[in-house]
Amino acid sequence: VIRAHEFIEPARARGFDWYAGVPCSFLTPFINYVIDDDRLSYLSAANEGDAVAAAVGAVLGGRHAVVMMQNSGLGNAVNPLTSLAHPFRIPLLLIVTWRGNPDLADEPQHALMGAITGRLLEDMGIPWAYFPTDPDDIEPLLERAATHMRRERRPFALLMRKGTVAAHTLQRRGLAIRSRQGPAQHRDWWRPPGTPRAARSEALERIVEHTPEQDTVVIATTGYTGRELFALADRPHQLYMVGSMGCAASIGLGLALTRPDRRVVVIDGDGAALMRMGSLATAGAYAGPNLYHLVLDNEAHDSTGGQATVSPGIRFTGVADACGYEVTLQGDDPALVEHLLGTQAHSGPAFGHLKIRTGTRKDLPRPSRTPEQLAERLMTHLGTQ
Ligand SMILES: Cc1ncc(C[n+]2csc(CCOP(=O)(O)OP(=O)(O)O)c2C)c(N)n1
Repeated sequence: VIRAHEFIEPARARGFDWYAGVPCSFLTPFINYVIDDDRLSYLSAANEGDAVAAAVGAVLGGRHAVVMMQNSGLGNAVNPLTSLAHPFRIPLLLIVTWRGNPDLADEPQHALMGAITGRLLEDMGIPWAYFPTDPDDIEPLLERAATHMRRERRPFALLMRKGTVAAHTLQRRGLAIRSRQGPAQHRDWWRPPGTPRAARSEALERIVEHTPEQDTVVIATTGYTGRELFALADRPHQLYMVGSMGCAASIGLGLALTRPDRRVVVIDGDGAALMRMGSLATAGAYAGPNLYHLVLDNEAHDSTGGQATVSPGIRFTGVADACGYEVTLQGDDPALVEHLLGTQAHSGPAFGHLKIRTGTRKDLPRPSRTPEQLAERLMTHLGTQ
């Protein structure tokens, strides 16, 4: 058994001071220590995949990030681990608990995941070791993890067994989040009924015009949106997600929190925003005024053939308001984009919901750089490489 600080302090000495995750009872003493320590950042994510995506944003922003989760949450995290951290080559230190260890009696819901956890990590190309139980093993293990992360620029996992860390009672109950008084400032941007909806490209052109290189970063969601943005203007402060559908807001949140000197503009889709709607709660609670979240809503999964989504019935601004965003705008007038990006919020993030039409240009290209090159270019631009 070790005490939490015996791991956390040497990890901090190596720069690991940004934590995100979802608790597990095996992790309780460790997570409690992280939450209580004012010099560590802890992001309480809605699910483990969002925690991974936010940590990726924090790494892009120049921090060393740790993601903590139960192994059942590894299932929630598989998508951003395989399609975000892996292709973009983002090093993360994962602490994954081992429920369902076949050597212990545990609950039936953990049995299968417990039996496959090590293999699942290996299959995802993530090397792992047991979380140390002897203080003498901590430094060599951190060295091994850090060396892998530095050389391969990919995640490394520590598998935590039951009873590894001595008890630490939580002192501070609350999180370092905002609580907004009253409703969001809301404004509608509807054009006269019957006006044809704008194309995605028109919204993107306006975004490009209002996101100068020196003080903004643009994160574009999976599918046509990233490809169209690339085709329109390929700039070093833009990131085109290729996988990790639904993770744009979480990546943007991690980046906005770690780089308050930049305005982070997240361009989302209706399908993607619906896929990980819990991330609005996390962004609304944690983000400052430098996060701008725009959903381009064509009421369809346009990139995969135009299948309808349920978005015609969803008032995204109502969700964003309820989640704590400070400003919400909705409508079909693309002027909404300028107003969103011109918002001077005081404390919290701004949200825009713009109705657009489906369709894209013919021969839409794909980004000519690999995800790895795109992440590297962005980090060089931000001075975090
Ligand atoms: C987890 C996951 N599920 C499905 C897909 C396939 N996929 C790629 S883009 C896309 C549609 C995205 O829809 P939306 O966010 O509304 O954006 P649009 O295509 O309309 O621009 C889907 C389903 C994926 N990449 N990842």
